[in-house]
Amino acid sequence: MAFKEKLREKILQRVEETHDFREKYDSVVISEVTVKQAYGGMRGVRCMVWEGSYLDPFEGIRFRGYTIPEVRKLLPKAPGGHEPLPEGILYLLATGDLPTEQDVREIQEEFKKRMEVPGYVFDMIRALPRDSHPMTLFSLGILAMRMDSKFARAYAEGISKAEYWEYMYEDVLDLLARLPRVAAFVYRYLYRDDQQIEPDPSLDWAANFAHMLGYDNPEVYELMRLYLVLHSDHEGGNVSAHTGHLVASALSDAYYALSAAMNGLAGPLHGLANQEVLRWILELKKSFGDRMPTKADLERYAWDTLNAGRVIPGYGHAVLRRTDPRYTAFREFALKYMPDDELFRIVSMLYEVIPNVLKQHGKAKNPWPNVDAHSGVLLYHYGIREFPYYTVFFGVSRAIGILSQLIWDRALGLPIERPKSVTLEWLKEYVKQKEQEAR
Ligand code: HAX
Repeated sequence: MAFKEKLREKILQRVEETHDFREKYDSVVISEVTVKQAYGGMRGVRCMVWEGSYLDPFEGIRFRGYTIPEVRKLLPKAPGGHEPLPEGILYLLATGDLPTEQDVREIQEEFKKRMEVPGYVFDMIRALPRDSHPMTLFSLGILAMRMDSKFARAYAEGISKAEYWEYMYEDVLDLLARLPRVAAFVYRYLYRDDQQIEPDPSLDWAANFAHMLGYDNPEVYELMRLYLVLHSDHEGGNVSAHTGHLVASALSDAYYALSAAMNGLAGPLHGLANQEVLRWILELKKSFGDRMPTKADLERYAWDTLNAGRVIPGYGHAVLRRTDPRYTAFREFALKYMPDDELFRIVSMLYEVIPNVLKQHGKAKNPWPNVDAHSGVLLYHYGIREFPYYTVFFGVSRAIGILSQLIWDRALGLPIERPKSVTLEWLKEYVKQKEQEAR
């Protein structure tokens, strides 16, 4: 069954299921908010619905109920490949079902039909200075394509709410088909003297991305498939996902929403962390000259970082309370393809040292590594050494999760978001009243 028809079937079922559920349980309280949470980034406040994935603090992410090892095992692979195809995670996140090989081939065909990027996008990127951050160019590239939004055009012409998701679906597929091309263009413009490489439509989405970047190596194809699957979704509350969902709640189209989401991903506490990790590890390595640092060296180095008031990049998480299973998946990849790589050996040693240091430091609620502690080292190994670009890989991948959810947002008819904010005066007054009531 074609992707869109499968989605239609799922949407019809789910909308009815949601409607019935809400009729019975709309008034059930699922979260209360403390003053600490209002000041503390709304951490842990349950106040939004995200269909694609759920993050358990101790188990890690589940994509539509499937863990990372299950997804790696069960999603279709490229011929001769061992890592899951991102086209498959798109199908899973959007429909909730595991795709067949035929389902994945159909998505690949859709992408091929939609992958052409208008020339003005490239002209615009070329007009920007070469010392721009790659995330700036990537986000602007997405925004520039917005004039092709089928949702925006249909909305202006007047469509019924029931049709919103269909136009959103069209924008989502167009955008995903084009993203690797825009991202690769940014890379070649910034780092390869604008020597661009045309797409190869015979390759899958991830391999074609690697090809356009200039890395025609079967191991890089595999890494890219794994990378683009692992970063695709991390439930709804993280900055990029939440931003995309919020912006689209104003019925802004997928281009506006994704560009905004990418600006959030570009922050150092979110997607930029993978770049920070690599910078930190290279500085660390440099400070020990030619010799391989020992665990004691790494411990001292980590304390120096903390004592300088900096965070250890790649460690800690707002929700997770164990080693990120995405970190473990990358570690398995490294053990298979590059066990002797020097930086990988340092990453492995850090894994033995940092959690204890952070526990002694006593601040981070989660002393374990997140995905960013590992991903950069793999890219670096294969010669992709422009680490400001690493967040773009993250962005191409995260687009899969955010954009699939936007289809559901419109299908479920979710309204414009408008949480209530308060002032310190309001809080003081509220607390006073509560204290009086308690007396
Ligand atoms: N090193 C040092 N201190 C850390 C720390 C780390 N790796 N992780 C958390 N802390 C500190 C926090 O800065 C905070 O200190 P203050 O009370 O002085 O503000 C304290 O521990 C409590 O923080 P927390 O509740 O454990 O963590 P948060 O939910 O506030 O923040 C972060 C989560 C991921 C932002 C945080 O752990 C961090 O800054 N880590 C390093 C950067 C990083 O790896 N980011 C990538 C996260 C994964 C991701 O989203 N990728 O996109």
